[in-house]
This record gives sequence, structure tokens and C-alpha cells, in this order.
Amino acid sequence: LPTASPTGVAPIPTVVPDSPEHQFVTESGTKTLWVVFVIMLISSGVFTGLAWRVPVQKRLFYVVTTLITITAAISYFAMATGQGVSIHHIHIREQHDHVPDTHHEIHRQIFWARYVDWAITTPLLLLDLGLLAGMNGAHLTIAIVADLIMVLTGLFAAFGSEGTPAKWGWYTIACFAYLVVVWQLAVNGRAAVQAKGQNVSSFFLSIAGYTLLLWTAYPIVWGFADGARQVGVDGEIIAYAVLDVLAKPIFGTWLIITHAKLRETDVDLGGFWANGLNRE
Ligand code: RET
Repeated sequence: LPTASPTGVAPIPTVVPDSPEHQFVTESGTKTLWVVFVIMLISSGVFTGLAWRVPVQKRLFYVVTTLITITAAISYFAMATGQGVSIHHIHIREQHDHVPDTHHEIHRQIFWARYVDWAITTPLLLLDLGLLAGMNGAHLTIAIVADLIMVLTGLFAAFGSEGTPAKWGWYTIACFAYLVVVWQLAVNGRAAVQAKGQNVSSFFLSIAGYTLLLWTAYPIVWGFADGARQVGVDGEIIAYAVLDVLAKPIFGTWLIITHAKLRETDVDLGGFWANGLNRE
């Protein structure tokens, strides 16, 4: 900041900086955020209503899945009302051969509320899948902790200094953590589900395959939007909106409908889930 001169008039800066490029949400982005908020709210209501039709003992998947959409609804409410967002100042230095370097500045909104959402909902999604497959606590814990590392290092990457190795270093760490998640589902989840018979096995293969396909799109969107800054804030919102609706309400509906039809998908957590309640 220029220091005030004794006359109280700020000195004229010697280098007039370019005015920064603003990458901010516009009307279509905000509308999209509200639409997804409503979708998440309605799905939470529907999943809760469906849970009431079954005894507490059988509500595990309903409860976990409802928590996923409630968390997303809260995070979308924050983003739609302009909270859970901060403005990131990005300095880009362009090097030229015969003329001095030029400096370019971007001010871009980063919706960090997304990462708070993901830190809660992606472990819950893995819990759904892990319980469905009958994965053991060891493998499920590794998957969930790797998933948390993925989200947090992804957050650090989003705020990382542009053009430094650190930013893509964080991204690389996040991708490795994601590979651990994929490994746990594809190898240990698939091995565990065999014990549940043919019906559950083939359902798990489909829904876990669907999940891995969708999840893999997130780091790709991130690469274009938060990585390369090639996609604007609205584009980023719309891309994540589509993925989030597929990964949460659609995933949840598919899981709950199939669970209601397939008795073999019932989960027994011993006394933990419905301690003291009569078994049906
Ligand atoms: C980031 C960037 C760093 C590298 C990787 C990522 C993966 C994110 C994923 C998010 C999934 C979110 C879901 C949300 C709600 O339904 C953090 C984008 C690997 C896989 C499923």
C-alpha cells in the first residue's frame, strides 16, 4: 500500500498495476446452487420418510444416506447465500523473450464449503458402500482416512500458490490418497462382498463401479477449474452440481430401493445400532 505523504495525498504509484481479472459467480451459478440446495432438501425429506416405514433396526442405510444429503443441503445453502467462499488472489507472471515480464492478477472465488461438505459426505458414502460389501473395520478405516486426506490436501491445493510446485504437489498427494480409496473398494470391498452371495455381489459391483466413475470426474473438473483456472466459477459450479446430484440423491435412491428389495443387504452391527430394541 502506498504510504500517505505529509500532505495527506497518496503518492502516485510508479507502476500502475493491471486491474485484476475477476472470476466470480454470476446469476446462473447462484441459481444452480439454489436448485441443488432444493434437490438435496427434498431428497433428505424423502429418505427420512422412507426410514420411518421400517423399524429402527433396519434404518442404518437410510440414516447414513439422509445425513449425506442433509450435509450437502447445508453446504449448498451456505454457497448460495454467498458464504463458505473466499476470494483467492492469484498472481501470474508471464515470461517473454525480449520484453519485460508481465504480471497478471486474477481474483477468483473459491467455495471452500465444498471441501467441508466432502470431508463429511465422502466418508459417509464410503461407509454406505463398505457396510453393503461387509468390509471389515480395518479396510474401511483405511479407506475413510485416505478419503479425508484426499479432501484436505485437495483443499490445500485449491489455495496453493499458483505456478509453484507446492500446488500440484498437494494435488498429487490427493490423487494418491484417492487411489488408496479406489484400491480398498475394488480389491477389499469386492473380496468381502463375495460372502454375501450373488445378488449383493452384482449390486455392489454396479453401485461401486458407478461411484468410482463419478468420483474420478471430480479431480478432472478440479484440474480445469481450480488447477488450470480455465473454467470459470459458474462452469465449476454447474459441473460439480451435476456430479453431486448423481453422487448423492441418485446414489442414495438406488441404494435404498435396492436395499429394501434385497434382504441379504441387511447389516448386523451387533448391539451397536439398536441396542436395547427388540429384534424384529
Ligand atoms: C479433489 C482434488 C484433488 C485430487 C482429488 C480430488 C477428489 C475429489 C473427490 C470428490 C468426491 C466428492 C463427492 C461429493 C459428493 O457427493 C479434492 C477434487 C482426487 C473424489 C463424491
